[in-house]
Amino acid sequence: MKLTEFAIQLPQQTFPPGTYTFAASNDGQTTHALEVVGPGGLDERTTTLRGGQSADLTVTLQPGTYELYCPVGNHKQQGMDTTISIGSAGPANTSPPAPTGGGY
Ligand SMILES: [Cu+2]
Repeated sequence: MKLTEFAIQLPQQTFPPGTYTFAASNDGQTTHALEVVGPGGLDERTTTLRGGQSADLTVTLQPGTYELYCPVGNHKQQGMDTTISIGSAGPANTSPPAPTGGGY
């Protein structure tokens, strides 16, 4: 995903449950980071990234709503704030692509 002033760009807002590695790329000019908070007390963040830097953040997402935002300064208030929805697992006979390592 891309971090810029002042937005977090994601290719999709809904995901099936699973373990994801978000590749946070700071495409902006100032420092940014990515923090994910959600059900069960999940609260994970990358280190602070300078422009051009990137970092991976691996999180296990359960059904529910998660918030992704930039914890640097007041960036969250300026728009670096988005939510994603994790759907419940589908029927057992479906086999979605393994989400681990996806380039979201
Ligand atoms: Cu930021």
